[in-house]
Amino acid sequence: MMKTVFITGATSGIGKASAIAFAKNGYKLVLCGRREDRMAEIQEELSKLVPVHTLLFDVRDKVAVAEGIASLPTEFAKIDILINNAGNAHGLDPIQTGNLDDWDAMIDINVKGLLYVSRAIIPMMIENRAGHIINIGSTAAKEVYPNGNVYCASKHAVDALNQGMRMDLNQYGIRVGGIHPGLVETGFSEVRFKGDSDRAEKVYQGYSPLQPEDIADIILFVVSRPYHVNIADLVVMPTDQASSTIINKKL
Ligand code: NDP
Ligand code: 8X3
Repeated sequence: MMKTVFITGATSGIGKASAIAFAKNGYKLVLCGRREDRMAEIQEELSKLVPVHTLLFDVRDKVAVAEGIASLPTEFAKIDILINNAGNAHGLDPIQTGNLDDWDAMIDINVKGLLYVSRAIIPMMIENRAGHIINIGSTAAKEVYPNGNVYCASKHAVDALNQGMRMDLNQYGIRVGGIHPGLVETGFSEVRFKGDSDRAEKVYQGYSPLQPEDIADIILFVVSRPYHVNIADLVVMPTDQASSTIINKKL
């Protein structure tokens, strides 16, 4: 029987690359995001390979999240794999001049949004006594860098939630694991720098950053291990990166 994977943040970057990878490997898809035009394109393309259902909600809206998940058609309602991927950094400012709206966005999306989606799906996994939750953290979940303050805090929270979920769901046979990428070339920096594409491009220049397909590959590897194997925590960086601040740039 085809497995169903539920991916948040599927309109771009790691989430989109994962949707493509899972479609090519015969998984049914439930894809979530806010950008309707992008979602329609992805649905049209991937529906040629597998059944695809899309949900357009903002993960900050707990009512929309709960209603969207409750509205899944029967053929998509048994979620085997949840990929908690939606998220971004907003700004890169020292704590003393940080923008309060940026702080709200990171905490509300990266932490509370992940919780709302998980809370709506976990009871179904418990009922099935099976499931796999992949939480996309970051190297920012493992270390803090200058001006990364609130983004790093939000990703440290994802790391803590990943561990907490694994403990609480252990008795139900549900797999829970975190994947923590370093620098991946996606729409991430464009969002962080509020559409300043020159600044965003510079983040990925002078070295070979990870590509979203690299992370999608790893996610696929993690979920396709035999069921008794749970990859609990995985950190992956470009070869040119040693830490959040040490990058072998050849500029
Ligand atoms: P992108 O900006 O390319 O993608 C972000 C995705 O999240 C989009 O599909 C976006 O969809 C979705 N999203 C953002 N905010 C919301 C929201 N409020 N409600 C619903 N969906 C939302 O970035 P990445 O692919 O890089 O980011 C994916 C994850 O990977 C994030 O959690 C990020 O923190 C993490 N990560 C990224 C790294 C990198 O270097 N790129 C490294 C480590 C971790 P839409 O706008 O349509 O809603
Ligand atoms: C994204 C990678 O280094 O910008 O999580 O925090 S970084």
